Amino acid sequence: MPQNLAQKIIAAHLREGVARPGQEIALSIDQTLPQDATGTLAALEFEALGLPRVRTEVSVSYVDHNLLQTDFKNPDDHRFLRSMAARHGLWFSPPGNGICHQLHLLNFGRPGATLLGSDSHTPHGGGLAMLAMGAGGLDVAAAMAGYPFYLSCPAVLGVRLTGQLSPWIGPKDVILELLSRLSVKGGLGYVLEYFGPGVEALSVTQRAAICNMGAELGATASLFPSDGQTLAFLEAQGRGQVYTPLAADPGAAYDRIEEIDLASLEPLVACPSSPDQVRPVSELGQVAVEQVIVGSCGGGAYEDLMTLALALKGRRIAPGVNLYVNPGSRQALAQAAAAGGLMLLLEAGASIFQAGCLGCIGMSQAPATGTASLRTFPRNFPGRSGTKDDAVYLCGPQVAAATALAGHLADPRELGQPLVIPPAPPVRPEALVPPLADGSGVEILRGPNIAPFPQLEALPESLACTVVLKVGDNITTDHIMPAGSQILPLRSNVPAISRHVFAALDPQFASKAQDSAPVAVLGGENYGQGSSREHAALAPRYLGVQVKIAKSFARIHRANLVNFGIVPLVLANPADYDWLEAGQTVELPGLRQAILEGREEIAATAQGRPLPLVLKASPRERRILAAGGLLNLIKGSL
Ligand code: MIC
Ligand code: SF4
Repeated sequence: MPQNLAQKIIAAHLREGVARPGQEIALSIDQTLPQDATGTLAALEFEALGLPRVRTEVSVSYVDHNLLQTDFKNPDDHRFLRSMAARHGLWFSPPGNGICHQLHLLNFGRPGATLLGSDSHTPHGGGLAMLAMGAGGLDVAAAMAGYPFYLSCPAVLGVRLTGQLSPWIGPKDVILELLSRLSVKGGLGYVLEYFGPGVEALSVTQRAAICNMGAELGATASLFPSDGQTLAFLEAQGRGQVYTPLAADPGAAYDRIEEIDLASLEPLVACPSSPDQVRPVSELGQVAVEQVIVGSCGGGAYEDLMTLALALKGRRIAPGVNLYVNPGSRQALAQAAAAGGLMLLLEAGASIFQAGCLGCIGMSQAPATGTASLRTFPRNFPGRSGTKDDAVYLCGPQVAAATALAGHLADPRELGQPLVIPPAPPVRPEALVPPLADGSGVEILRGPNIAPFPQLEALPESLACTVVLKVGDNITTDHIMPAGSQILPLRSNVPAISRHVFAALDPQFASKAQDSAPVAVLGGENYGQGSSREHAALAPRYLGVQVKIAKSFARIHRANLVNFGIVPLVLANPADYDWLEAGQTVELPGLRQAILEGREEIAATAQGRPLPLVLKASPRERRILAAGGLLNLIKGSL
């Protein structure tokens, strides 16, 4: 039977299970990618697994998120990660090299491989025909130790591309079009596979930018075929030898199909404060914008920087606008410099920052109160910029350039002649540190902010949990475990970071949860979308959250909840959400036994009323929940 590309890569890596959508499968993982903000916990977890060396084809530890050094914490973490990499056989990418997804695509990705990263935008690698998935740090640590990755087998949504992008339209407009059609939960349970005649003209950088924001759809991964564009990209990186052509078999079927005529797209913008609030820029009117940022993993590549530079050529940005450039990699910046783009940016009035995540995760560049900010970033969740009540718009570099020149949202098609981006000059200034042949003698350098991993108790027989917080639909892990320059440096210290759980929604959450533990949180649809940060599961668990009840859960967050022993229960009757309130107690008699017996229906009561709940979990997940988390289970079975 003809297979699509996702099915082929899954079949080649299948270690357990039957590859049927919705069934649990285990895939072998070729490459892993931790970054610093999730990587310190992943490193502690890898250490807890007790292996001397990683057992993957390649594992790279990137420092790209926690770049500001306002005290010892971030630099201590970087030193710790460098020593962990040297000791355990990982490559290391020091601060300033750039963002993990950009660097991995340029330096390590290869068609047909599986990549697991402790960052939700790992699907960026799909631009090189990799099955690249985001996961919590513990799953990535387990993959580094050679364990397979367990997931619910995705269905495959084929996206058939026809036509060609018009001048001033870019890859961001393709993925924003899909977000406007499917919403932030429309990709749940799917791999998006792009095919059709429109694929051929898209460069690997453009393909990767499209795959990157597939994360915003909630998709497991996104994939492009491997073809002449792939070969050209790899050869330009001096890595032509890893090329292999890959595509769906002729006549392969998809579980569902979306069609996009690339020629019909117009410049799009995601409005505050969700990536699916998409509108054509031409319909938005002259919204005043004081800050424009071009950068991030999905918008800071060489092509993005040069698009901005050439669009600005010979002009000055509007008075009152701050235009920031955050290169995705040192290579992109060096190439833009070699191609003459850097001088154009400086002459136009742009400020150049170091390569890294920066303002995308609230690590500086917060906008002023009551002002709009326009960014080529993947996410604009409320408050993520670091400013409460922010108004962040998302777009491609074309709209960013037109807006920076006008001082208000503007249509780039009014800028004139189409741009011609010169081929990337052959410059590769990255300082990537290769693994040592034998790191067994390397000392691990631990700063005082790196706290030991918390001990978690096994699940008790029965639970009575007070609901401490009720939240709405599409709650993000940024709501649950905020980031930003103040909180991110606490990522290696669970007791300290747990004080900030749900801080923006209920500043008293941490003390309330600790005072009334065990407790529950009630959510709506797509609970836990966004970032892969496992702190959004571990820190609540540390505070005493034992159960989360929701209408539905986002994939990575649900897996993280299970990994740290929080039971993810779905409301059998979504209408029960309406009467269940904070302050009420949910009784779950015989919960442990029900979980271990494999029951899907979980009997609960609240306010004397029945509250039927559902736990769809594999036998393996049930054992993890009963053990109080994956590390307990693995250590118990070692
Ligand atoms: C994000 O874009 O939200 C982050 C910050 O990169 C996260 C990882 C983190 O929280 O450390 C992600 O995408 O998983
Ligand atoms: Fe970094 Fe932003 Fe990309 Fe996350 S989305 S990896 S914070 S640039």
